[in-house]
Order: sequence, then C-alpha cells, then structure tokens
Amino acid sequence: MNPTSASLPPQRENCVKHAHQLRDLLRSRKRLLVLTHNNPDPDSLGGALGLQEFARKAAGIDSRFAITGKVLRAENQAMVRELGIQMDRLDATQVQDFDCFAMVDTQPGFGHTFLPPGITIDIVLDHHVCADAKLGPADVPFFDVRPDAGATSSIMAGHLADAGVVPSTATATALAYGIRTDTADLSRNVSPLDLRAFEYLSPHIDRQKLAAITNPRLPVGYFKALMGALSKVRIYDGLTLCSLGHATSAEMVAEVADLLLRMEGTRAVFCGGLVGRTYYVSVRTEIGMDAWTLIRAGIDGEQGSCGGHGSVAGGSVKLEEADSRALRRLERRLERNVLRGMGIAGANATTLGDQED
Ligand SMILES: [Mn+2]
Repeated sequence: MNPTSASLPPQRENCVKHAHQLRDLLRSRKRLLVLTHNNPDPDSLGGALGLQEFARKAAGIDSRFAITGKVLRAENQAMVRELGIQMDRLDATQVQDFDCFAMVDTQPGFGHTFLPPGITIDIVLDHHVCADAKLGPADVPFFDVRPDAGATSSIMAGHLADAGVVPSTATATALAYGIRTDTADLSRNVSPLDLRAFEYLSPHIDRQKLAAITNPRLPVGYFKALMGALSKVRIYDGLTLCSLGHATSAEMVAEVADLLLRMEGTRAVFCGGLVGRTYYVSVRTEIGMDAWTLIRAGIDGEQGSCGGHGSVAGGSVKLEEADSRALRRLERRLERNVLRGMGIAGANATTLGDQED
C-alpha cells in the first residue's frame, strides 16, 4: 500500500499522481535527452537540471542535456560555472542513443527552438503561451504546460517534491535561481506554485553560490552596450521604447528591457536589437498588463514569432536584408504598431537627454 496517498487531500493526491505518471513514463525508457530553447536562460537550465535529477533519483535512468546557441548572460554563465552544469551541443549529440526526449521551458514549434529531425517528443514541461505551439496534450505522453506558473523550474520542483525526491544542492540552487529570474524575485507572474516550490527548495540552496551567480563581474563591453542602448531610449506616455540597433545578443535586449521597466512612469517597455539577420524583441509590462498582447501587436505583419507569460514576452523577426536601411524601416514599423497597440498613436517621443530629473 502506498503510505502517503491515504492521508492526502484530493488536490495534493492529484499532484502526486501526476509526478508518478512522469516517473512511470521515464521508468519505461532507458536514456533521456533533455532539450530547451536556443541560448538557454536560468529557468530552462534549472528545469533541465531538475528533470535530470528526477530521472536519476525517481526513475533510475540516465540522461544528458543538450543545447543550441550559447549561454550568454554573465549571470547565466556564472550559474553554469558555480553549479557545474553539464551540457552537450545538440549538433554533436547522437540522438539515436536516446529513447526518450523532453523539452523544458519551451515547446515544439516555438521560433527560438530547434529540434533535431526525426525525433518524437515524450515530455513537455513549460509555462509559455504561444500561437506557434505545434503539439498539445493529445500528442505528447507527458504534456505539462501551465501558463499560470511563473517558472518552468517551479513546475519541475513541484514534481520533485511530489515524487519525494530531495534535490541536491546544485539542482535546488539552479531551480531556485530559475524561479527568481522568471518571477523577478517572486514579485512578477508569481503563483502559489512558485511560492511553494521556492519554499521546498529553500533549505537545500547554496546561498554563497547563489550570491556569486546573482552578482558576477561584467565585461567592459556590457557597459558599452548599455551606454549605446540608453542613448536610443524613446519615451512616450507610459511606454518606453528602445531599439539597440545592432545588438551584441538577444540577452542584452532582454536585460535593457528589464532595466527600463524600472523607470518612473513606465508602464510598458518594448525593446529590440538586431543580431545577424534576426531582430530580437523583449517586452516587459507592469502588473496587470499583458505583455504577449503587446508584442503580438508590435510584430503584427512581420515574419516572426513570439511567446510570453503575464508581464514578460519575447520574440524575433527575420529580416531578408540586414542592412541599416532595412533595420530602420523595421524599427519604424514596430514603433508604429506598438503605439497603436497601446492607444498612444500620434504622440511625440522624448529621449533621456530631454528628461528633467
Ligand atoms: Mn521560463
């Protein structure tokens, strides 16, 4: 007899059942490959590490984690270094060595997600909504997408807790950092699940490592990029726009968006930057405004894709020609769309140079 189920309230019993479904699926396989979106962020790294630990401790199966792109932000690189996160390049991975495939913090079909051809996804753990979603619960044996969750790491920590798995220090710290970044320190998009997950992880977190991850040294290039970005800020009534022009990375666009949302009077931020032929967009809104609606309005009519949850959204637009003229034209189209989306068309922008303190 299962000693835990008899005394549990029904809702909790369902959670345990759900975690056991994941466990049983993994137990029926030999080797798991965990995948995520391009240029993985802390929530996807945390979720991946959590799923690997779940596979090992709850189901006794071996796994690997493979990525496309790079770990870009200084904080994320510190996370990988401090916690010893192991990952392979997806293009150097023999997918035929695996009989189970999982996606964390993204879904098949999303624009920033590259899947090797010919594989079938068995597990999806995510919290995004996106019109590009190709698969649903009917297509995937374990499909756990919860848009109300602030972080995929919270969903994963919940499964660890419900399966009775005590997380290692590295995994607990990674999951906790994933939750912190996706919820702005439990202040944004936060649900009861996120709070419960954080509490569960809390005693297992390495606080010294977490501090080292949160405040890493930053390269001089970061400050140069920031200086360039701030000179391009355009402020409308409640809306702050910033196109970095040619950007160093998609992460820099997101980072500037986070920073600008802190400006007094700003209710929404629409930030973008061109990397190669891809124009990356990050949208941040104050609580109560939907970032996904705004980003969709912004890139309306463009060849692009976007996803988001609550007050955070991101997307990209492909440019045929990535020259300065095409970039300027795109910036103007996006600006016009966003202003229309916010209902402030026709107003004039001010810059940081115009602002009085
Ligand atoms: Mn996430």
